[in-house]
Amino acid sequence: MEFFNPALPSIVESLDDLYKNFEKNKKRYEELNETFSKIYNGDKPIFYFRAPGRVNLIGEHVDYSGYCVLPFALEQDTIVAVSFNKLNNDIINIHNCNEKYTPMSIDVGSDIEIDLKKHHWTNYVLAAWKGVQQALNEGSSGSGGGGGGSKLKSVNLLYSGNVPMGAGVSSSSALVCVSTLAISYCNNLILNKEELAQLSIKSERYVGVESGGMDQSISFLGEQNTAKLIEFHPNLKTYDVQLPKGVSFVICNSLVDSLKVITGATNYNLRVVECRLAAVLLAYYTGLSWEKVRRLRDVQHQGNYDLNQLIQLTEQYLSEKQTYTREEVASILDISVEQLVKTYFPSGITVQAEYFELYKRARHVFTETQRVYQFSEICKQYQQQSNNNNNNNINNNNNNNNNNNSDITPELGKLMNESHESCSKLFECSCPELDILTKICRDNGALGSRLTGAGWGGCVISLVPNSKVDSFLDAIDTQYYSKFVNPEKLKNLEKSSYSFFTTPCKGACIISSS
Ligand code: NG1
Ligand code: MG
Repeated sequence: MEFFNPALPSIVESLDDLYKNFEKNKKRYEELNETFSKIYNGDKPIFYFRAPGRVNLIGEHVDYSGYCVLPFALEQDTIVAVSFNKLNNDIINIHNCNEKYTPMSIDVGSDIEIDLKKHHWTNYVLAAWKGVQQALNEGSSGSGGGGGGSKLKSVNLLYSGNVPMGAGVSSSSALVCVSTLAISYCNNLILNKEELAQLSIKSERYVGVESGGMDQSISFLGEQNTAKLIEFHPNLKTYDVQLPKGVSFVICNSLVDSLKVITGATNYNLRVVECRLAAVLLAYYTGLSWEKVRRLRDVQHQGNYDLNQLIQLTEQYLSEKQTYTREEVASILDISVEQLVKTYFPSGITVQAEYFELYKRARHVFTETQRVYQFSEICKQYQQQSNNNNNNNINNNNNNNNNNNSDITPELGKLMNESHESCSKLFECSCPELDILTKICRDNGALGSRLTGAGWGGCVISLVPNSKVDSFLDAIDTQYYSKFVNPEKLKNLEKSSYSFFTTPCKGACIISSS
């Protein structure tokens, strides 16, 4: 076994401490072990790493505008088993237990090029590889170390993932995060969780999606039994948000594939540009130095506005026109269209749109951010009230635990419904199936139901009283899945993979051989 610097203790977990569903997950590791030896001629993995997917409670399409989100980590994760490639120190071998994801062996001797046109699952692994390579180069040049950065050690990798793909629960980020963790650790680049998250956020952009930072942050910083309010500025910071008791968070996958990377140019990356242009115009109209503005949060920061003022300014300056062409934005700013595209459109990606909806997108971002703070504040007050009640009960030990906690779940549900409405009508990142599915959820016991993740398909998250979860799941089955989803597709899917309830789980870690 190669000598390794001891990993930071906070990022090492034993199998049994990690999973609530221990048996099922233990089997995955055993399968990984066997398959690894088959693929790599009897070689044994020397390390296992894992990174979870996530679900976002509220705060959709606001992270890349610089605003806070409220996700938690799922139990579903992507595991990678690793050994050093002793046969050839320029080749990395990347395999997946799921044959659908074909293997690749890549020469990493020379610089890695990620072909954005060819959408292959190993692009995410290469993105992580590039990110670690760069971090090591900067590190070595930074610390006055060797010249052009050290070469990474070549490895044999075998992946096993059970995070639903293209479902808005961040399967892509789980893959990038677990690869970043594995490759950095195998090259003695020992980073803490925040650094790993920052590195993964940067790396995932090599795949061609101008993503925010939510998925990678919660994948590393997630903890059991608590949701995390994540702020990105001035730096990455998380705050625990205790969720109310007596309710479950149920995830239902619409099973409309939303492979954002493939449709990214028309969907996700377009929204990134629209939010950026809205920010620049708001800054311009309010006399700020708009040249320095890239995010809607920059306008708030520079102008020292609160969210209500920003909503008013959006009404005042953007609602009249609503949609803008490149030419119109360029002429308002008095710059050329080429200059506009070069400055505000992500390099290397074509954004196929003639009209940009600026008013609706900005209005969604500001109101959604208000809902994130409201949701967290309600949970926080509920938590304080519960603590006070417990203390009172203990102090004057009156047994009638007059649980005078006003039940907050209807308010939380209302915020979730408003969020979905805004995602659907203002941000237009929903789709007919998601609108139907959330309605069926509300009609069958959910206090709140909204799309989660990028949208355009993928999952819905619903807030359901524990007493109603079983009848709720049955109703979704009969009223949604059996009516709107091709039985062929359902046939080879385990129900618990597309419709399940969940609670916050731990973040990414190195599995210590327990
Ligand atoms: P999904 O598509 O669920 O992985 C994406 C972005 C997030 C965030 C959400 C929308 C990536 C890697 N993730 O999540 O940063 O913007 O959409 O809130 O693109
Ligand atoms: Mg993703």
